Amino acid sequence: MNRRAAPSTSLANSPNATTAPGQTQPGGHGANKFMNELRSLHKPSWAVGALSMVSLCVVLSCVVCVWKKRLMKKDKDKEKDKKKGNEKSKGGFDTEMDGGHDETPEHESKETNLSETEPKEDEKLGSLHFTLDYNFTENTLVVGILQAAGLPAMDVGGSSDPYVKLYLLPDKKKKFETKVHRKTLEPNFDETFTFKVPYTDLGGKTLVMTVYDFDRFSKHDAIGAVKIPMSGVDFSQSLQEWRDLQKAEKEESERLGDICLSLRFVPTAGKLTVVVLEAKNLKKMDVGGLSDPYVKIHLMQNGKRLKKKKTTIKKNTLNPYYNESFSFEVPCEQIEKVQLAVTVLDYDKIGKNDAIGKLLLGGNSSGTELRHWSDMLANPRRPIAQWHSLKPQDEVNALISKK
Ligand SMILES: *[C@@H]1O[C@H](CO)[C@@H](O)[C@H](O)[C@H]1NC(C)=O
Ligand SMILES: *[C@@H]1O[C@H](CO)[C@@H](O)[C@H](O)[C@H]1NC(C)=O
Ligand SMILES: *[C@@H]1O[C@H](CO)[C@@H](O)[C@H](O)[C@H]1NC(C)=O
Ligand SMILES: *[C@@H]1O[C@H](CO)[C@@H](O)[C@H](O)[C@H]1NC(C)=O
Ligand SMILES: [Ca+2]
Repeated sequence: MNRRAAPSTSLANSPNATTAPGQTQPGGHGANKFMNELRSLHKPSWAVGALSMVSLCVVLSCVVCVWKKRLMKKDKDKEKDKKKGNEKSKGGFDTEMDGGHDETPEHESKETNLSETEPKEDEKLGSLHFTLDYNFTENTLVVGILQAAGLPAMDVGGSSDPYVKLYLLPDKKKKFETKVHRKTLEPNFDETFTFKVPYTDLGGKTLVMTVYDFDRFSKHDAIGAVKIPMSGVDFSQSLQEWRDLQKAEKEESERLGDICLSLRFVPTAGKLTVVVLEAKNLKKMDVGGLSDPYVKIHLMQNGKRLKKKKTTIKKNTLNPYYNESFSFEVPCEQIEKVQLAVTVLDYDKIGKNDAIGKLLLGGNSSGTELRHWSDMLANPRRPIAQWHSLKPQDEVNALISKK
């Protein structure tokens, strides 16, 4: 069998294809099973069945798409009225703002074709109120996230759960997040964050503040972002400003990468086996060069780590192939009580190893993780492979600490 066979097994489960809910069920049951299924596709009945399944899924996702769009549009109309209110408050702050920043490079960059290809006028994403200061005694950039207004509704209930994430590019490792504000389109964050950065280095950096909609059971949607090149800011006075959110670029969306795991539980032997097959499209953690990823697996119970295993480190790649197997002793009566925390890290010779992303597998997990775990329990002794999208480590740790 070819070395790349395992990954293709569960292509149907890769995040690119998971928009159709039904699709994820049949795939991901190990390389052998997939090959069998592939062979059996030659049978017309199978082919017809699969085809109609797929087309049903496509139609379904189209319907969902259209429906969501209409929902968003309705909110945007509502928002236009709100906007008028905002304009008033904006006027008030004008007096506090220093005159210089009207000509920040942000405005200059709008002359490029980018703004023509994406008609930003139509898309009202709301605006963000923030402060910027440089503390020359501490050598810190102090960012105050005050509030947002006129945010679009991202959830079915006509609301959003906004929070703001901050980076000082090109450094993506160091990031801050505000608290999540539940069910509001007008959140008051009132939080302050400080980036330690020498003033002489500041000019080359760009502050990015992205507003996200928190979702417990799916990937968080980026609502929009404000980008401020530091070279265009006059730090002789503090700055307080409202800015419209711009569509967040793909590059900033939190794609951390995907990992393919196989799980197998043998109840009689009380053995849980995890095979780390491979990962792909891992997020680049360093500005120059690729990552040196490895995978850490913790067997957990009640938030406590019982056992730890590690794969080898794969050098200089964002698509590592492992095929490394790990076994844990888990008596049958314990399997319902344990969880697996799977973390992909970037090995760093200097400094701390950074987590690229994490997963939690167990009876209390959700989404593909829960399905994978249930599939494993429903098929004792059989290895079940599945692709998963990595999640931010903080998010997964928050889930662990809640239990
Ligand atoms: C993965 O490793 C196992 C043994 O550890 C080996 O039998 C199998 O052929 C490997 N699979 C691939 C696709 O390399
Ligand atoms: C972008 O703008 C430049 C100059 O304004 C023009 O020459 C070029 O054709 C434009 N490209 C596209 C794709 O519109
Ligand atoms: C800089 O930070 C220090 C310590 O937090 C504080 O005492 C000082 O007032 C700050 N300076 C300015 C100009 O904000
Ligand atoms: C799952 O949650 C239930 C109720 O919240 C709890 O009783 C159970 O111990 C949890 N199981 C795990 C594996 O955390
Ligand atoms: Ca939400």
